[in-house]
Amino acid sequence: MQCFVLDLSLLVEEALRIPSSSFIETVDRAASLLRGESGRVGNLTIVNRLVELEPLGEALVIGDLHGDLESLVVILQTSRFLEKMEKTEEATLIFLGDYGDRGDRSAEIYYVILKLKLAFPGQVVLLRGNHEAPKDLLGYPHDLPAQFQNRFGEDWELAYEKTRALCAYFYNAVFVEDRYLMVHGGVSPEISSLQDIALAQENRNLALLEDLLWSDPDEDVQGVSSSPRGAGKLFGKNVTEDVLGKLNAKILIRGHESSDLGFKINHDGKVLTLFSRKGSPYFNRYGAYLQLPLSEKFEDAQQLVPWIHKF
Ligand SMILES: [Mn+2]
Repeated sequence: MQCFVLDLSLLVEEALRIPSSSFIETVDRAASLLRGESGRVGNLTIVNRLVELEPLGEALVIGDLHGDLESLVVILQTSRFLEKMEKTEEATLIFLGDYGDRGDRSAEIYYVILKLKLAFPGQVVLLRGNHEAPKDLLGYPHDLPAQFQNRFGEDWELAYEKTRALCAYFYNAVFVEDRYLMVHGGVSPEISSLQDIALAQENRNLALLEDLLWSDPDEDVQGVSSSPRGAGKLFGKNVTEDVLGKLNAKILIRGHESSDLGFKINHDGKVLTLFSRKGSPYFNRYGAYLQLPLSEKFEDAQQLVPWIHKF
């Protein structure tokens, strides 16, 4: 029997009008939930900052949102995924990070995704993007302080500080054995095991964390080369193949780069990029998300195209 029905339009209305005190309360509750997550939680197995996911049921994978609340609503409505999540535990909602900055609804996006995590703890995964990184690795422009100031007025600072502190509990990667590795940015020659990814912060391996949050695939690079972003690296097909081989995954799924169609494929089908927001300051015509049957085994990102929805 269903315990409740989560009404998306009510949740969005709430996000648009709540005062900072309710926002802060939600951030506090999410922080305490995420801080305590360990071992088996629903279909997820949490190992430090890594989430291992059983290849069961479906996953909805959402790329960068960057303050675009409208796109998040479109995705959740057209996929009808929240209804699925209420009906079955084998429906997992995965966000690839970069929730805030650039668009003007950053606080509202945080509120909605945290409420979803609180409502479905074992079915929602929040990855860490470069805009949720530690201070010294933070994405630019970081206009979250200005947005919080506009949204919450003079109480903005505590809401901002709490949100920033919460980001440390977001996850570095999702791993589905023999299938997928999902991260915000990219892979790195620093990775020789899943442990390396899980423990990047704990081991103070900031070079690896930077690569996970910032790096981009490149078709011409062999190994890695410096990135025009000024953080992370460009990594070549040989790095992708090497890391996927070591970890036993077939396809890297990541966000971080805008793309005209909302998605793109690199490295001969080994890398899928998803970008799930539209509008300024980007020029992509479409946003896209992936709604994926997890039990099926795909070897090549081209096989995922039928499961990608453009909007
Ligand atoms: Mn990014």
